[in-house]
This record gives sequence, structure tokens and C-alpha cells, in this order.
Amino acid sequence: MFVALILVLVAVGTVAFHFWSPWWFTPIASNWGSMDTIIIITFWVTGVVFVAVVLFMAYCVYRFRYRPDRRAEYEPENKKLEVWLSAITAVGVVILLAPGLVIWNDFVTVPDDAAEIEVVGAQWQWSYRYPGADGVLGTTSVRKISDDNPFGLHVDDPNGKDDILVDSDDLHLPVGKSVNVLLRSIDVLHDFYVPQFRAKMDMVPALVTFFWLIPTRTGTFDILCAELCGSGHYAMRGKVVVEEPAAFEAWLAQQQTFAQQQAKLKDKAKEGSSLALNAVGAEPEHKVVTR
Ligand SMILES: [Cu+2]
Repeated sequence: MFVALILVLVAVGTVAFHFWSPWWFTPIASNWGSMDTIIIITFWVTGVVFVAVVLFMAYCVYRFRYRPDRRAEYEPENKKLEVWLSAITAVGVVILLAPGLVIWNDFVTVPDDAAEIEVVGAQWQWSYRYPGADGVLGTTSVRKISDDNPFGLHVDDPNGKDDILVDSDDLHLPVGKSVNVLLRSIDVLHDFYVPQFRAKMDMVPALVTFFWLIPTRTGTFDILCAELCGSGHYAMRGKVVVEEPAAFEAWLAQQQTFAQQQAKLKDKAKEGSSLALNAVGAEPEHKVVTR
């Protein structure tokens, strides 16, 4: 009797905790409300099954409790029971999985008007690339990655020259515009995740993965890495700033293109070599920062 009561309390308490829990979705900031819908459907299906199973267990514990004069019945087969249990389970599984297929299809079917941006993951930081004035991202190769070319852009690809490279600032996005997020990793598996966007995707070395979204409200949101990617994984954080298109354009105009960064590096190299010639044996003036 006591065990049955505990089981009933577990079922009732779990449901009550679900409704009064302080933990729930952060307010959404993208077009992916359908992600919340399927999670709520999942809660309903698994919740109903959980309550039914636990209450059935409580009933059995009570109904078939020990009595000296009672004998166990042996009934290994029950066709009728098997048929309807299998049917109910099949319906439950279909309700759990089918909506996900539709939403996944939406998630990776990028609309034609979506602007492209690229997010690059590396142990343990984020950097971002915008296509620049021509609207086309330049091609890249992991073999081209170096301290001077952290995105691995092909230097002679004209599409890459005006690409805007952001590696020490936040990701900025204009509100209300669809964007195709292309994802690359230069070392191990990472996963680009912004909880408010209800969007995440693995970043796989040597592949470009993608999804699209429309940011629906302005604000600053955390970017998390959702793939255990080494000892600094917990610190692989970034920020995405969703702002009005005018503010976004103003920010973008202040960023440097690949060509500008390369020119700067060349100037620095020239300066460096003349410095080295003038000051042989002296302490170096600044340390070279490598990543
Ligand atoms: Cu990571």
C-alpha cells in the first residue's frame, strides 16, 4: 500500500513540477516557433506515457500484493493485448517523430533571398565572415589557414577580397531578414547554438553545414558551443547582436575586408623587417601573437 502511494506521488509530483517549474524556454527570438511546438508535443506524449505507466505500476503493486492464499497465474501470450499495445506505441512514436521530419526539412531549405554569413569554430573561439559588397563569399581551404589567414581564404579568388572578416567582435545580424548560416570548423567538432534562436547545428571539419533563420527581435544573445570539443569547451562562448538594419549596416561598414587585412599585414611585415635590420640583438618590441 505504501509503495503504491509513493508511486502515485511520483506521478502527480512530476506533472506538478513540470507546470510549476521555474525552468522553461527563454523567450524566442527567431522564426523557429515550430521547434517549441515539437518539444511541447514531445512533453505531452512522453508525459502521458510516463503517468500511465507509473499509475499502472501503482495499481499492480496494490492489486496483486502478497497474500498467503494467492497463487501466481501464468499467461505468457495475450494476442489481443499485444495488438493494441503495439498499435498505441506505434501511434505515439509517429506523433513524436513525424513533425520533426517536416520541421527539419524547413530548417535546411534555405529561402532564395537569404543573405549568407559564415561562422567558423575553432578551439575555442568563434569568428565570422560576411560576403562583402559582391554578396558572394570567397572560396576557402583548410590548407590555406595560417596566422595571417585564419579563415583559409584563397588569396587569388576575387570573390574573397571584399569578404568582411570578424574575429574579435560579436556576430551582428539585422532583425527581420533571413540569413543562411554556413558553418565550418577548422579543428574538431563544434556546434553553433543560440538558445533564443531555437537553432543549432554541428560544425564538422572539412564540411560546410548550414541552417537558416530570421531573427525576429533585437537584443544580444549568447552563442554557445553545444559539442564537447576539448578542455576549453565550457569557455567557447560568443555573442550575437540582433539590431535594426541601419545599425547593422553601420557596424558592417566599420569592419575590415580580407584585402584590407592582407595589406595591413604586408605593411607590418615591411616595418618588421626594417626594425629587425635596425635593431639587431635588441629585445623584440612586441611579441607575435599566435593562436
Ligand atoms: Cu566547441
